[in-house]
This record gives sequence, C-alpha cells and structure tokens, in this order.
Amino acid sequence: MSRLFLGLDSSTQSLSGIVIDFDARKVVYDKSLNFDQTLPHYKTQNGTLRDKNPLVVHSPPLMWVEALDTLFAQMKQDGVRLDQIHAIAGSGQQHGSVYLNSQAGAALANLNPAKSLKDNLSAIFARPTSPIWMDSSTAAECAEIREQLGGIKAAAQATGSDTFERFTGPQIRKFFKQEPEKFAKTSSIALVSSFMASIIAGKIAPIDHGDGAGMNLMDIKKKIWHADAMAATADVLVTKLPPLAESWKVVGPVSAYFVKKYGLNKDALALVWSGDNPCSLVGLGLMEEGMIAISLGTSYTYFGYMKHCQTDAKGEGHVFGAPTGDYMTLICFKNGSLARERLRDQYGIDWDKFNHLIASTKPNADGGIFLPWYDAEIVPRVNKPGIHRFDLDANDAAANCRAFVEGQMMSMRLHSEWMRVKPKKILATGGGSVNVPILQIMADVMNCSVYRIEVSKSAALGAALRAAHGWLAYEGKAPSWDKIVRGFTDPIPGSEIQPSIKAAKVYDKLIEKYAKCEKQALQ
Ligand code: XUL
Repeated sequence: MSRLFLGLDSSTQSLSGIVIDFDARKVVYDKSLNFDQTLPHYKTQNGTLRDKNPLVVHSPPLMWVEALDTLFAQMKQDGVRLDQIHAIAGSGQQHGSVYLNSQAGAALANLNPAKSLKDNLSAIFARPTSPIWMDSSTAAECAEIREQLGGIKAAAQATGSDTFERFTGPQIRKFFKQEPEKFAKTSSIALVSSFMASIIAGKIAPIDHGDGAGMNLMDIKKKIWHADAMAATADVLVTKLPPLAESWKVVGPVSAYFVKKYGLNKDALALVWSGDNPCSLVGLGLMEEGMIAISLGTSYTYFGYMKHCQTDAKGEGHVFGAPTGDYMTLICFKNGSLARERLRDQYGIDWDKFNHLIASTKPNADGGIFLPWYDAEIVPRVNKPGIHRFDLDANDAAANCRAFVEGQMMSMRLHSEWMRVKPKKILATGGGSVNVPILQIMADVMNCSVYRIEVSKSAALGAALRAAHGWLAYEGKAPSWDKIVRGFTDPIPGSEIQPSIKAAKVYDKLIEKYAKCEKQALQ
C-alpha cells in the first residue's frame, strides 16, 4: 500500500490540497478552490471582506469551514484514495485570528456527518469575522504593547519580532479594547492554522511554534506564552490561548466526521498546522543555514532557515519557528514587482525592453543609486512614499532600470545582515523570477548562485511533507528532514545563474554608498 500524505493550505484567496505518494516521491493530487468563485455567497474579494476603513481587512471563518467540506467532497469525487492517507497536516495564512465561544469544544467533538461542517459549526464564533494579515488598523495597539515590552529591540528579543499591525497580539488587543463584551464571550482564540487543525482533529488544536511566533505573544527562545506580552495585550489572555506545540505534534486521530463522510482511514493522524511561511520553508527544501528563498511577487520576501535564534535589533525582520524545531527568518519588502511595473510604465516600455535595457548596461553603470519607495515601505520603515535618485539622470531609462533592480537587491542584502548568515544558495520564486537579467543582478549583488524553483504550491507541499515527517516521528522512525524533502524540492534543471566575480566586487563597494544614500533619504 502506498503511503499517502495530505497537505492542506488555507491561504488568503483559496484552500489547496496536495497529496503526495511518499514512497514514489511524487505529488499525486493537487487542487485549489478559490474562495470568491467557489463560495460566492460570502461576498469576498480575493478572499477578504472590505471595510469602510481601508486599513481593516477581515475574512469570514465560516467560509474556510465550508471550503474544507467542499475540498474533501471534491477529492472523493476525483477518486483520491482517502483511505490510504496516513496523516494530514496543514498550512494557514499567518497572523489571522479566530474567536471561538464556549460551544466550540463540544461542537468540534460531535461533528455530525449527516450535516455539513458549516451547519455543525455555524454557532461557535464569538466574533463572526477574523482579522487577517492584510489588516493594518492596529498602529495604536502596536505602540502600546511595544512600550510595555520596553521598545523595538526588547519586543523583538522577547517575541521574535517588533510589534506589527498584522500580528495577532495587537489585533487581539484592539478587539479587547473595542468590543469588550464579545471578548469576554471568547473562550478560545485560534490562528487560522490551529482553527483548521481543530476541525480535522475534532478538538481545539494547539498552536505550533512556527505560527505562534507570528503573534507577538510567544517567548521566541523558550517557546512558551510570554507572560509580559500577554499582560500587555489583554486581560485573562492565558485562559483563552490554546497550548503551544512542536510542529510535528499529533493532535489525535482524524475526526470521525471525515471517516464516515469521505472514507478517510480511521487511523489517519491529524497533525498540528503551521503558518504558510514555515510550511514553505519545508516545501522549498530550505533545511540548512545559508539556503535562502527570495520571492519576487507583488511584494518581495526574503526568507531562510536559521539554526540559533538571532533577532533583529532594528525590528525590521521576523523570526518564526521552523517546522524542524529550529528557526526561520523572514523579511517583507513592500516595493517589489508592483513598484518595478510603475517604473516600467514611466518609461512607456514593456518587460522585454526593460530586461533588454538592464542586460545591456554594466553593473552600477553610472554610479547611480535608486531608492524605489513608490509605496510606503516596510523595510526600511518609510511612512512617506517617494522615489529617490542619487547620481542618476531621470531621462536615462537604461541606467534607471538597472539602478532600480540593483537598489532592490542591495536593500535585501543590507537589511538581512542582522541574520549573520551569508547566503550559500538562493532559490528565486514568484512571478518576477522568470526575468533572467533580474536574477543575474540578484546573483551578483548577493555574490551567490541563484536557482529558479516552481513553487506555486510550496506551502501545501510543505504541509504534506510535514504530515509525512509527523507520521514517521510518531511511528518512532526518527526521520531526517533531508531524506523527507529529497526529490520533492528540486530547482528547475538548468536554471542556475552564477555570480560574476567582477560584478560582485563592484557591489561589495557599492553597498556602502547605497547604505549612505538610504540613511540620507530616511532623514
Ligand atoms: C508573513 C505574512 C504573509 C502571510 C501570507 O508575515 O504576513 O506572508 O503569511 O499568507
């Protein structure tokens, strides 16, 4: 019998499921349900509910519940051998929170297969909507918690990150301050990840160390709830938070609901879920220090594995738990591909021309520096958007396009220095990674080889691999992570881009000028 494992990913816009045949080392099923299209009655836009206040972004948790039933029904209809699935793990968009009332525990334990999940669970919410990671309405609460914890550096040392608007603690504090009655009726607060795990297991699931680190509530070193952070966030919080657990913790056997309704094996294990970034770390095979992924999406993210916890004194980057039990780091740069598009449009060119222009200019062609803050920037913190040119003629499209990409890469290099881990291998992902001239600049600035990898589903794949790891650990077959990911996470053959020694030398010098320009612009 094949050993199949299911990885689910409850992301902002969709619920995905990936089934892997662990012995054959391949993905045997891969499906995504888009929330807006599959469940239009929740009236979401890109999975979210928009508010009059643009800073407020919530989603309906009942939509995630219904999506789970829909996906299982789809898997059954598609002939997935659900009886051969040995374990299920999952990935959730990070930071989002679900507020459960006192009925939740019993409702989860007694899921009736004659009814839908939605009908079983519609009465368990103390708050009908969930603030998600795109919500940035908690600046006041961030300031309050930060102050209680002793400032940026202290907050980062305590919880792995400075306080951030989207992080769960500041969101909980806002709810506690603004809706005290509903807060009082909340018996249990879940993350998106632990909420979904609770349904699969039929009981309130723990929060894993990976996702727990995205809350500003977990002691990042001891991996227990941080007493001062809880006190700074809300009253009696300790009674409302589930326990924390390692990422391979078995919550229990899967709920009988899924056995009776969809034919899951009654012995299949339900594992804790983690955040999408920790799951992607596994789904990309980043299991060693110096292995970095750079995702070139709307925004850019830079993330990698970290052996020993090292926090950012400036509070720009995050430290989360890794599914291996170690750590991972993540930095978000807001001005990514969208900013690049804005520059391209200013010169009225297309992407081919843009790439041609940068490929036909030399590294740091005219000594120019471009700071690309079309939007307010997260890293470095820039509240007032604006682009800045140094020694650059705005009319020179080629020099500007090159300096723009160089600026983005130098910013990543500079602002990841606190990790004290020199990149050894970079995996480039996301829409922007199809542009080879951009990847060449990345390789040259970082002085490191860059590979492309297809990762549209890295979080769901990572969850499936975590399911395999959790099941093997439970069976006492102490698995090495290397062996687990082997064959599933290979870069695209022939995609390697080597740094040029000459160009790398140019950038080693230029980074100093870049840092000075940034400092000047920030003043
Ligand atoms: C990470 C973050 C996002 C969400 C997206 O801090 O906010 O990557 O996890 O799902």
